[in-house]
Formats: sequence, C-alpha cells, structure tokens
Amino acid sequence: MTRFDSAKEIYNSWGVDVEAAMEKLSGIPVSLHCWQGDDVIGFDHDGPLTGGIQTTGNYPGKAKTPEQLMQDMDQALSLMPGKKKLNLHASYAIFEPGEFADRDRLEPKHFKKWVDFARERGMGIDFNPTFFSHPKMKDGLTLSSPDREIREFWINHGKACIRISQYFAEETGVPCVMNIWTGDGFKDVPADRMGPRMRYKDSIEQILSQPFDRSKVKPCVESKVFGIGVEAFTTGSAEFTLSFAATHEGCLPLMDNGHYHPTEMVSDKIPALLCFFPEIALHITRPIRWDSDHVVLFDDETREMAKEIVRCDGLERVYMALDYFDASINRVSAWAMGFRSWQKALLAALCTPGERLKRLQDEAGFTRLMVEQEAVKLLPLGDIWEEYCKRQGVPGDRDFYAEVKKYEDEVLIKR
Ligand code: RNT
Ligand code: ZN
Repeated sequence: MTRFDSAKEIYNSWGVDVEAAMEKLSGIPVSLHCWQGDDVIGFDHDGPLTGGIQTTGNYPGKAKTPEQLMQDMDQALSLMPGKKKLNLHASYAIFEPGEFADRDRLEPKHFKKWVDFARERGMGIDFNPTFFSHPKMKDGLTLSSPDREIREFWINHGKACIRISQYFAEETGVPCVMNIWTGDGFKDVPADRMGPRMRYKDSIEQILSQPFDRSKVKPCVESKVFGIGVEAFTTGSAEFTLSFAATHEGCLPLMDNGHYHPTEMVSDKIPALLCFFPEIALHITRPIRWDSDHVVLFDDETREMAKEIVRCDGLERVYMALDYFDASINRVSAWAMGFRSWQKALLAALCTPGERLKRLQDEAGFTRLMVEQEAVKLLPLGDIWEEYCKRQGVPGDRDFYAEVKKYEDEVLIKR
C-alpha cells in the first residue's frame, strides 16, 4: 500500500473523500499577481514605488522587461499545482518601441501581449488600475485629491481600466475582477476626514459610470488601515469601502488580510460578508507586525481563511488573489511558494470533515469538538498534497528547491 492509499483510507474513516477534494481544488482559479516578479515596478515609468507600499530586499535576477517577467512567470507556473488566473496592474502596459500612453489614455492594445500570454496558458485575467508610482499623485492623493484636474486624470484612468477589463473578459471568456485601491491618505492628523471621502466616493461613482457588462467585469473596492508615510488617515478605510460596496450594486468589497489591525482576523470577516454580498474578493498576503506583504505560508490564519471559504460553500463566490512582494529572496520561489501555500490551505480545508464538526458545534458538543479539531490537524495531509502535486505534474515539496536553484543558476544570475 502506498502512503497515499493509506492516507486516503484514514481520511475516509473521517468521512472525507480526498479524490473529490483534489478534483474540486484543481478547478478553482486563484489569481497570480504579476507584481511579485519585479518588485511592483511595471513598465510605464522609471520612478520608484510610491503610494504607501514598499518592497524590501535586493535579491539578484529581478525581471526588467516584459519578456523576462513572462519567462519568470512561466517558470513559477511550472512549479504550481492548480488553476491559475493572471492578475495585472495597469502599470504593466506593454508599449511598442517609441510608443507611450499615459494612464488616462491606456487602451486594450497596450495589453494585447498579456492577453496572448494568458490565452496560450488557458488563464483568465484580473486587473488593477494603478493609482501610485506616478507624478499625478499630488500630495499623496489621487481620486480623493481636492484638485479637480488631478481627480479627472485618475477618473479617466479608472474608466480606461474598465474598458480594458471588459476586453480581457471578452478575449479570455473569463470574467475580469477589477480592483480599485488607492494609497490616498495623510501622514498626520487631518483637519478634514469627510471631504476626501466624499470626493473619493464621487470619483469611484464616476469611474463606475463607464458602461460595462456586469457579468464580465467585477469592480471591487479594497480598504486599508494605513500606509508608509500615510499613517494617520486613509481615505479608503474599512468602513468607507465596505459601505461603498454595500450601497453600489455590482461593486464587490475586497479584503486584503494585511489591511487590518493585527488582532482582527479576515477569516472571521469572510462569513460575515458572505451573509450579505453575493460575491466578495480577497487579497491573500502575510502581514508581519504590519502590512509587510511577506510570502504567503501554510500558517494558522491562512488555513483559517481557506477553511471559512470552503465551509461557507464560498469557492464560487469568493475571488481569490495573491498579493505580496518579497525582494529579499528568489522571486520565482516567492511567487510559487505563496501560490502553493494557498493551494495547501484550500486542500486542507477541503479535507476537513466540516459537516461533522458543525454538527458538534450545533449540539454544543464543545469538548468533543476541541478534541476532533485538534485530531484533524495531524491527519496525513502531506501524502495527499504530494499526490496532488504529482497528478498536476509539478514537483513535490522535496524537489521544489532544486528546480528553483536550477533556474536561478541558468537564468536569473546571468541577468
Ligand atoms: C496595497 C494593496 C494593493 C497593492 C497592489 C499592488 O497595500 O494591498 O492591493 O498591494 O495593488
Ligand atoms: Zn492588496
């Protein structure tokens, strides 16, 4: 008997069908962020990363051209089991030599190469207008700026991105989740908190007035608690974005699990929002002490978020996207490790005897619930995971590093 067969039997005795779990997992798309490959820089500017976010580290081999980024992404994809979707930022527009279009003038053609890339790999595309790393961020503000011209520029950017999102959906046949996040805020105690928020509300409403097909484009608003250099006030706070999504038909709330106070848990917020919203979106990251965007690992909160999505029967209602950026280690490894960790968390959730545990809770069998929840933690998930990787044609955990190292020696180090 193989380890997998034995593990399958053990799960079976708990009422868990691991074959069904692997089958289900292999069809659920998870969005892979292009920005782990080049430290959130993109191809439309030479300046630094701004907007209250930061990458740290200077590991060699960073992708500097679209070709390199795509090559690295391909390498990362070859190390990930499961179904992938591509997550792009507007700053990753690809221009012909000598061509340039500012963010308010972006067109579908500037993303044609990405569409070809995604289609060849059977991936849908998600999209993000880029409201940072640009000279038109005035005094740290974009959509909530008091300067009408500045707001207009960014509103036009948002509208252009809706048109591009619809193009992605039409070209790939997969709906495009378009996420609006700005780093707008103030470093120190503001004199007016509502003014910027009213302007932000109006700006997003204007962006969403661009006609689009609701079944193809899924606009979201992402909240945040603070950013670097904008510690005192964030225009798009949790209450602001959640209320916006709740009151604007077709707009989804997006929760990034790095964007809350450290003792607030997004795992607990997922079922709360699913009581009200038909669909929600997530940015999955790993915050250490702050919104540090470390590589996602198979840790407790990551597992708990996956569990909530699965036990709320939310796999088709929750758009899942990775969002982290570590420049201190091999970026291809970072990309693939984060994706694999989220796959592991989903697999663990799908291999949890959820109904049985729910029943214990409803019957107030809390002693037994504690005992069984602890027992489930040590079921032989590793053997199921290795089998899943094998069936998906990607390396298992023991062979993963050798692949990373080979690509580093042969390609990355030589850049
Ligand atoms: C920043 C937000 C945002 C970005 C990406 C690059 O704190 O999480 O989602 O990480 O848009
Ligand atoms: Zn995010």
